[in-house]
Amino acid sequence: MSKNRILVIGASGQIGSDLIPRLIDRYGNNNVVAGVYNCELPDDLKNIIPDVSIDVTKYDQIEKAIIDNKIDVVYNLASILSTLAEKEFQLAYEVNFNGTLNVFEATRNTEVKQLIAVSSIAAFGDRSPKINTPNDTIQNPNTIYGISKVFTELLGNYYFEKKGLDVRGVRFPGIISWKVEPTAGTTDYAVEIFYGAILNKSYTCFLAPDTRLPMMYMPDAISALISLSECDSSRLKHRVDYNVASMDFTPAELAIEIKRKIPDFEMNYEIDYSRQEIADSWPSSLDDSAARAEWDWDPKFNLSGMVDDMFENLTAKLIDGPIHLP
Ligand code: AKB
Repeated sequence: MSKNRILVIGASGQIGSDLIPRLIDRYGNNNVVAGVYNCELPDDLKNIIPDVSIDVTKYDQIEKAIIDNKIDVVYNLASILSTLAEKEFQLAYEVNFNGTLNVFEATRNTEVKQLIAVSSIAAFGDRSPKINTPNDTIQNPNTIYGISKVFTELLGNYYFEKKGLDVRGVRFPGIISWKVEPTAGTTDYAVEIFYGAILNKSYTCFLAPDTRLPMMYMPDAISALISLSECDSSRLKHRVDYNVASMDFTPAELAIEIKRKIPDFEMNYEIDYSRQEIADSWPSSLDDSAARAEWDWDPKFNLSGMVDDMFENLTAKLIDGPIHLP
């Protein structure tokens, strides 16, 4: 894969901001292009890789970026997350459905060899088994975000089988990271809590203390995308619908871990019932045996390892500055 030219759509978001440096490390800065929407690349990347403005709701912009930059592999990370999608239905429809379809069509109509699309635990619903949710099981999401993720998964199968496009992707749990904060997701508390702990020694959580959700630390999330992208296609029996797990915890359990670092940390709860309802419809834990068997998925971070690393990096970013990006 090393000679491939890669376009990351949604490059300045939470996942894109961590994915781009890892792609540069692996494939070289001449082979990575950032697709950004209404924002600039961070300073550390500005003069290193080219950026193109891409609004996924505009087919022509995607196709032009692919052709102009001779792209072979596209990562599509553009998405309106669960909480905002419930409030901004039309926007979510435009980005998550029409935008996704535009990316599939633009990759199929050009010379792109591979499309990495991203799904989520939101693709499951309250009739899916909640504990150790299997890879292949009933899916009845009741959020527009979750429905758009099932759409993405099914489109992935369709474009692979009927149109010969090599589409791959994972169902991400809540992703925890320190570089860029997630916006408008239901799992965001697991990132916000670190800002609260470091800056104020307290945090008010919008989910109930016993809400168990699958989570993952960003370095593992990036490894998942790259390993799946590089895996020999003949091993894959699924396409965009791989469960990937590494840890699951409740807000109360995370607070205990935070207290290990800041003993006088105070956790309060003010439940946001719309987000609680979304969280309650999602799995508590995932069975990721398909990913382990088919492309050797093997996460490195558990809860305490993640908390240690988050504290080190976020403290450097917020207090000790300046951060050292890879
Ligand atoms: C969200 O909370 O919406 C996302 C997700 C689990 O897909 N983090």
